[in-house]
Amino acid sequence: MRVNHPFAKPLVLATLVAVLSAPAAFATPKNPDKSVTAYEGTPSAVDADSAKVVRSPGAPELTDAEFEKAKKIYFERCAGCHGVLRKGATGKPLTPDITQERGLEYLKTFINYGSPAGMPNWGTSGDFTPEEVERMAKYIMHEPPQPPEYSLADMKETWEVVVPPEARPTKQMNNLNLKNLFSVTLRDAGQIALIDGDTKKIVHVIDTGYAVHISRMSASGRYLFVIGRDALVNMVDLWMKEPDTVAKIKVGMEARSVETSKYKGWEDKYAIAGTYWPPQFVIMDGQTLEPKKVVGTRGMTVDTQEYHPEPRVAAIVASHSHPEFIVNVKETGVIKLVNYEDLDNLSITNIAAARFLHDGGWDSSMRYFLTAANNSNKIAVVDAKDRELESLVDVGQIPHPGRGANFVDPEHGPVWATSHLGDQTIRMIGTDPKGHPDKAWKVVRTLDGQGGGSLFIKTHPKSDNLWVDTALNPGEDISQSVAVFDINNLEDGYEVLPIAEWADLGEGPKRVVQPEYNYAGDEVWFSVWNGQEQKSAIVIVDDKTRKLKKVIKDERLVTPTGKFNVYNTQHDVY
Ligand code: DHE
Repeated sequence: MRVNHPFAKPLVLATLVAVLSAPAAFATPKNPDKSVTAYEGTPSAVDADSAKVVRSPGAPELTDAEFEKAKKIYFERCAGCHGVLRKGATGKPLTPDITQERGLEYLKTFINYGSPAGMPNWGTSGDFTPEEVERMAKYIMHEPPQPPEYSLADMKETWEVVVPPEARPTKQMNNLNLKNLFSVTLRDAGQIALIDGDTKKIVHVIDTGYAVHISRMSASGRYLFVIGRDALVNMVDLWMKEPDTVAKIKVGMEARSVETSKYKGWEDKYAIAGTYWPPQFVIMDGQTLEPKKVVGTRGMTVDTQEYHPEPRVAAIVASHSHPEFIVNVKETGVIKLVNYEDLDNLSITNIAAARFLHDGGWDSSMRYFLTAANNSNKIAVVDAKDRELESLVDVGQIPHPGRGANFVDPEHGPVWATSHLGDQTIRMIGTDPKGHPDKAWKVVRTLDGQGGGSLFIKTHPKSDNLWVDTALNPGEDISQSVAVFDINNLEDGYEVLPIAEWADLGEGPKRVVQPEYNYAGDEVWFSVWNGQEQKSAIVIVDDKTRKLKKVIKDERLVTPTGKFNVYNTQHDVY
């Protein structure tokens, strides 16, 4: 399957839509464009051919060939926002009861011109021909074709133990300083690069799944888990002479999250992966990836309490308070605390949070999990110890914290911060119910950053800096630089560092994305994420002086995005 740079085209589109159809205030670079559409527009990893053809009464005729073509386009261009089953997520629901009532002409206009709410103008942008616009309008008036389910047996068929546990080393066989090793997502290459944080050299490049997404570390710091959008999980042993994959498994057709058990006494015992399709998660053996328990996430939404057939699994974190995984179920808004003590008598606490759960991280005490319900404009706070919802905090437009940033605000005490995709604000939420009870779970400070389109925010316990990227902002100068605040003088504003300019790469979209600290907390690493055919780089900044320290350029660094320092990921330092 061809992997596109997701922002090259949609952003042009998005900006066009913003300029043509948004209110004036919305079109300034300080404000968001339709970057959300671009962000969620990655082609679905679900094979369109696997979804069975359905024809519905009341919908216009389509030949088999037309239906197949439309189905393919739908999975590649539309499913990310509207869902495989078209029940809606960021995009509106498009089930036949709705689309048939709207009628063909209305749908054609919508697809052709887009909408101010974020629908791209597929027709007028030239992405779809007039025939394609018509075909897509007709197609969505039929029942959505459903891809097949994916069972334990399906997973087992793909499961491979490349090096069995008994054949693995009993001690570290290389001289790497593992604490300062980085796993770097090479998104469009379907690979990760292991980069030595001390020498800044690429140690090894490992093949992984399609449009590889995130890396997570086992509690011991020995095993690295990587997941691709095609739901392929790679387990890499960092103790081998040359670290490499020791087990792999495909856990579904489309996925984003993987995690491992971290509770005391259960270190490295289990791994878990959540899938977008089918909507489920699987608990696996932490040494071999043998799939043990598959659990579906379909169910009722937390607010209207209606059935959702496709609630996708978003972020998963490992609890430090109980032997549990905390699983975000996106479309229903349920957070599941999955206790792994007894897989046969599985006990799950279902917390009703808010719809559109996405990413999040721990507060500094690691008792509270703060997670974005992004399209609800809220942060849900889960008390992992008492297993309950602590609070739902209203924040800005479409919070996107990554794992967030923890630091001590000089005025308000311990806080956790998020930036936003949909506006320029950075909000700090008090996280210390004992020491600062009047501030806990409230937005205690709001700062203005460079603009909307922010994906990640980061600091480190040893740093006084708070870094905020704006990778999806439509302004090139903004998406190619980062803002840095002094934690001790937050109201003094921010300094802008021209990271992409420092990388000196030549042409391309060059989005600066995801700050990540080294082990010592004195360097911050940024990806300069360019198109697949263009040059990308990693830029390393000295955290004290905020000066350029090193640019890593290498032809193997194809579309680097996420970077995961082994120690910080293992110990949830952020
Ligand atoms: Fe991500 C984390 C889903 C697009 C880079 N992304 C996550 C998580 C989820 C998610 C659910 C949390 C995982 C966890 O903690 O267990 N991401 C999605 C999407 O559904 C979405 C919007 C669209 C898609 O089609 O995949 C999407 N993500 C992207 C990108 O386009 C990014 C910027 C570049 C890329 O590599 O694809 C991207 N996502 C990341 C990164 C993290 C992440 C780097 C981990 C951040 C961290 O610090 O932990």
